[in-house]
Amino acid sequence: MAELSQIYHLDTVDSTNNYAKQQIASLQDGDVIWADLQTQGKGRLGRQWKAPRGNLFASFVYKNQTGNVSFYPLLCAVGVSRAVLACTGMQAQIKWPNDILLQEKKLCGILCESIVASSQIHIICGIGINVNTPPSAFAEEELPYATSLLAETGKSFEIDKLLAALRQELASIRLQFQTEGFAALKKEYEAGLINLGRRIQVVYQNQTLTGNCEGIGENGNLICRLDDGSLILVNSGEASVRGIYGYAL
Ligand code: BT5
Repeated sequence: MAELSQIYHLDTVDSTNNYAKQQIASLQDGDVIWADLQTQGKGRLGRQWKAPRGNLFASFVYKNQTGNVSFYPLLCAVGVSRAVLACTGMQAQIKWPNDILLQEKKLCGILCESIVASSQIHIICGIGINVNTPPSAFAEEELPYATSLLAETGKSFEIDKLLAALRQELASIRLQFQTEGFAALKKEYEAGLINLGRRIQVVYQNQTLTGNCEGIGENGNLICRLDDGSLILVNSGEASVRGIYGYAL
């Protein structure tokens, strides 16, 4: 039951997603693993998530899910956008499928992983938000397309308050998803989608395809019209999308 869910707050962990996976048997639906520091934060497709203390690292555990799990990164993106708006007053943008941007720079990454146990699926939604990293630290880490709440506002933020807002938003989004399906959230997702109506590059298995982004399909895939007129549906697990000029646009 979501009402009984807990937040487990750790100081240091390799990755909150890994920890949640290891502890899955003892975790309940809706539980959150929150760490102050990750030593091996993970991105998608074997990439790294690099962030020091002072930022948000959390994994939300959703147990015994059925149906299409590919929506979870999109649900989390809506949740992060709402939480950022609630805590900062700033309207974030979404770069499909799982990046949250401020001023066209990456504020947050989302990594959803699933554990299949007989007929049930448990989903671990890992969310990393750059909160109090100063801009100079991104340059040192060679992350020119990264930003933080501090970099955008000049103010520090309390991570526990942001996490509480995120938890509340995700609980309500999940309820809406369970009762009404993704259709109820698609409009909100597309309203934040930076790629919509723009030229994009889809990078898939060493191939780069160029076309126009026409929106999100029923199943959360990105709809792209290629230059030869054909339509492709891009699956979030397999591809990355960039603007034609750079990271976002
Ligand atoms: C992601 O992957 O953006 C998903 C990141 C998820 C991190 C959370 S933290 C809590 C939980 N536990 C974990 O171990 N992971 C999750 P992807 O779309 O593959 O983007 C990764 C790329 O983003 C890297 O290759 C870098 O280019 C860039 N990057 C790395 N660290 C960054 C940062 N702090 N801010 C912005 N960009 C970053």
